[in-house]
Amino acid sequence: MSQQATTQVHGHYIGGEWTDDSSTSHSEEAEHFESRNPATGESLATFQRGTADDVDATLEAAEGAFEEWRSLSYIDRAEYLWDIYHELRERHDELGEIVSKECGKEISEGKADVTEAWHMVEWAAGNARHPHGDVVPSEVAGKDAYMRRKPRGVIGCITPWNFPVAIPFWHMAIALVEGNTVVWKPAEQTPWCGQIIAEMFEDAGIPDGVFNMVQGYGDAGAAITDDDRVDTVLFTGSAEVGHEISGKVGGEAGKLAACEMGGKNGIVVTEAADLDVAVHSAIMSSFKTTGQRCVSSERLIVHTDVYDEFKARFVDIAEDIAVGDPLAEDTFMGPVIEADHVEKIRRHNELAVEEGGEVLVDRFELGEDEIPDGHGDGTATAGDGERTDGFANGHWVGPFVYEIDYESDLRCLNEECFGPHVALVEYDGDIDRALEIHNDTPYGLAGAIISEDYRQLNAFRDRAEIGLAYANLPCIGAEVQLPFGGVKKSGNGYPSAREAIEAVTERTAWTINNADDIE
Ligand code: TXE
Repeated sequence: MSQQATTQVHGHYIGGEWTDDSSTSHSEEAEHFESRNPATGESLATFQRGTADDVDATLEAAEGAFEEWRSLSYIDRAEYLWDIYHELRERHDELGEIVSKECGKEISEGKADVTEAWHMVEWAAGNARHPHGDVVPSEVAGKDAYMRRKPRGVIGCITPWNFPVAIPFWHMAIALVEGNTVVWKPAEQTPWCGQIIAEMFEDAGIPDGVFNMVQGYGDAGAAITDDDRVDTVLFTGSAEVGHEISGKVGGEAGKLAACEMGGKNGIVVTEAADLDVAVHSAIMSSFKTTGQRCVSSERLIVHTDVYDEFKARFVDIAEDIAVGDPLAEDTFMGPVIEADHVEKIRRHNELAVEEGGEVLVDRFELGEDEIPDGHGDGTATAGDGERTDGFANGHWVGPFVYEIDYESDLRCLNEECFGPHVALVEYDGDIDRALEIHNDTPYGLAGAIISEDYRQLNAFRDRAEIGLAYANLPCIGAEVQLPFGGVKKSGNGYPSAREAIEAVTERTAWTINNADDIE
């Protein structure tokens, strides 16, 4: 599929074939849905909406392909991924633009999504040449004992819209290299990225049925996760759906789920902080991707000694952040993903005020002159030239910053907004007090500490109840060779990279007698 929007209806990729409306797995009344550019509301492409029949066909294909795929060597399996790795690199800028168009990220972040995908593919394919399993000393002379890994079978991958290229590869690359077959459902907001990834697998010549993609909504996702033919579910998305999946899958013998959900992430700025680092970290983490990262921070927990200066500097920058055309180089924040999401953010902003929050920056409703001008083709930026209808249907919101006195049960400090919405919370006391506030949420994905005092850093590393902890950095990034996942309500298991090997493989304890006698 090219960069241009088309009128063709795009299908699912099942058993090495693309479906169309006349395919046997599809009823005559096949439903369609559109991918829309969140900056303009324009339709980018039309897709078939997956049904239970489509999912059934993908699972049959994936099951059928498993034995042959698992019998290849690791290195042969990895060869298909190396082809995809090269394609991701060659088409980096083009794909980055598509990511920006389909999910509204500003262009450098759109490209970074593709970069992260190739990093993950590189890691997984490279892993094929690394040792697998362990040689273990035996209690008995003459016996050799090993732990060997083998693939689990069919892996169901369910992914969100906010990293529409990187996250699918978090899940799928290692699952495939380890010898599993895959059934993948991209997010309904980003089917175009899904289509392109499926085309890459087709171009790489991966054997039919090894990789399958079904487009559609949560009902198609549920049809995958609920089916007995799926051995492991890898999921990234909302806490609500992730907990539903782990509850269902966890109750079934022999089936596994590894789910990464959102967070109510915090940054602790202590009295020993370098405030340049603190302000930079907080701005990047609160507003990049328009606050729609699972690691975005929505709570800034700042020591009273530096509170006033931090607040003044943070608010100053938040007031000026450029919201605009995601394809324009000087944009800091693009639109949010969809109209419902604008309303969700509005409710969170209102809740903060109802609960006693003092508003410091309210750019939720952007002024006329702040909404971008242009035709959605990346040639115009906010406030540049005469306003046209190009971006009038985009889902625009600006930063919302408030300060609030900490109380344990405030909903605004506990519920994830997933937008450019952030609370400043002042604390007085030592690192124990900062950690008490930091840890007081049901979530536990990511957080950061800004401090020049190594004892405070160590305390945060050891006692912050999170899976991803950053020190003197924006709470924002991910490195593919590190585990990515959370604790508490933010996750169960790791659906990415090295730790995902646990979810996509079985262990066999293999003991061989090399002695003449059996003891
Ligand atoms: O997530 P969903 P949505 C959070 C964030 C956001 C909220 C909703 O707070 O506002 O989730 O986002 C599929 N069985 N995050 O609606 O619904 C769905 O089709 C199986 C945090 O996008 O969880 C999509 O492919 N699958 C997060 C995927 O699950 C189901 C990133 C995610 O959709 C399903 C995104 C079901 N019952 C949102 N229902 C992060 N961790 O970064 C839906 N799906």
